[in-house]
Amino acid sequence: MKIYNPFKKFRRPKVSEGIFSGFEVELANRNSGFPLESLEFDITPTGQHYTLTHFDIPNLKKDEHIIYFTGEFSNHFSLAIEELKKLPKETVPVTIECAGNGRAHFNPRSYSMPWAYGAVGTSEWTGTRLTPLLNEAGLKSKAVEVSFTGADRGYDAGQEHNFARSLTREQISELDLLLVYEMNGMPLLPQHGAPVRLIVPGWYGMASVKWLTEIKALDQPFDGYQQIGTYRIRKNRKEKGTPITKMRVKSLMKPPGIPDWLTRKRLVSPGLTVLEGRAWSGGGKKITKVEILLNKKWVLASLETQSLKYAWTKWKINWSARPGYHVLSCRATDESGDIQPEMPNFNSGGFENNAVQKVEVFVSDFK
Ligand SMILES: Nc1nc2c(c(=O)[nH]1)N[C@H]1C(S)=C(S)[C@@H](COP(=O)(O)O)O[C@H]1N2
Ligand SMILES: [Mo]
Repeated sequence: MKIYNPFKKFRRPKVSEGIFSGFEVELANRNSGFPLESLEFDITPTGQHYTLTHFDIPNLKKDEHIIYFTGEFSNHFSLAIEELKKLPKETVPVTIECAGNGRAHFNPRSYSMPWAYGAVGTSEWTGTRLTPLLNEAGLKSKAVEVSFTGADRGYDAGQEHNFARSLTREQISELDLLLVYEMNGMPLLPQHGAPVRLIVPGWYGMASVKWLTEIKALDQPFDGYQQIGTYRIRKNRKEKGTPITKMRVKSLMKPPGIPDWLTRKRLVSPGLTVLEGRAWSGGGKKITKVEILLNKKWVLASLETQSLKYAWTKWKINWSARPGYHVLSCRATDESGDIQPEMPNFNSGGFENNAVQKVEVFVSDFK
């Protein structure tokens, strides 16, 4: 039978400028960001966590779901959710950011989900470590990578595939990988990967495969679309580019005062205002410094929470707000000395934008 592929010739426009297309707006309705005011919480309230789903949310039954270990393992085996839950349990707070967060602030922008700032959040993920399971399955010496496949299937760039990603043996030995079935003490919600997902702490979100069905050991590097066709830093689409892995150092401010409905610009009363927010980095690197741009000078904020390996840090500063118009920014530095840039570095996929946030504030008396 000849297979008909209606999307074979579908390609995104190279880049876009100006007004957002209907397709981008519809993607933004399906994949919501978190409300910046919830930066007040160490743990993002579950219903406010951002979501990014490429295809459709699969409706998987917890009691019937099985994860298969296949490919270049000495032992092929499978695990039901109830069996997974009997394994040693760990709860880890992890900040996850979508690699496309900030895409809408590139100019020209890449034609995809138009994130501004909201594609990041922190949850307490509960599950079991992956490494003991890989050891039990026994990676053969010829296995070079392990792939992780989700139940969701669709098309991108004319290619039909399940959402799937891989990690090399070396990455697996360095990362604190978790198979999780709970988020903030509750069973995973369907949109966050129920009944079980991978969590790759310290990396951008694409690696944390949701609706996990198969873990396969491979004797060749994985060539799935989500691994080699996208999630790469390229100046233009012809370049092979380099794969996206660890999150870049970044910070966000909880916008002070009250907003204007349409523009989200702020109104703040004159006088003492507490500015606060969160800062994080990838690869387990801790935040060492957060500075706030006040009256054109970078001023040191205080770090309010213990710096955790994989979860964001709270920062705070007092601002004596003088009447007028202000653009507030914050910038974080991590323990390797990496610091946020003022402007993003263009790349064709609109990834890894860690340029400083800009919060427009009018200071004036109001009731
Ligand atoms: N199976 C599957 N896993 C996936 C995705 C997906 O579309 N399908 N999206 C990835 C991306 S790009 C991100 S940023 C995170 C988002 O996780 P969340 O929706 O729970 O916030 O999931 C990742 N895992
Ligand atoms: Mo993402």
